[in-house]
Amino acid sequence: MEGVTPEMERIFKRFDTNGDGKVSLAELSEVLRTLGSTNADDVSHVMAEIDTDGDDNIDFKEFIAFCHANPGLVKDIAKLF
Ligand SMILES: [Ca+2]
Ligand SMILES: [Ca+2]
Repeated sequence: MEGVTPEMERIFKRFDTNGDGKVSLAELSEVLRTLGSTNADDVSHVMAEIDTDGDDNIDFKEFIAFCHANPGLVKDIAKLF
């Protein structure tokens, strides 16, 4: 896929803990907990922002689109993982 860095792949794999190629709400909330956010509102807010087709799962395409829209954030996350 175009514009995908190894870093993005690495982060996505860390998010997708059960390896099914999608990040579920539970997996996302686990990641946000690691990043220091325990607020359930934050989780659904972040999910709504990244999950553009609204199926409550972040697939790789949605994740990459989010990375491209938020390059600074990706760098910060890459430092933590
Ligand atoms: Ca998953
Ligand atoms: Ca989705």
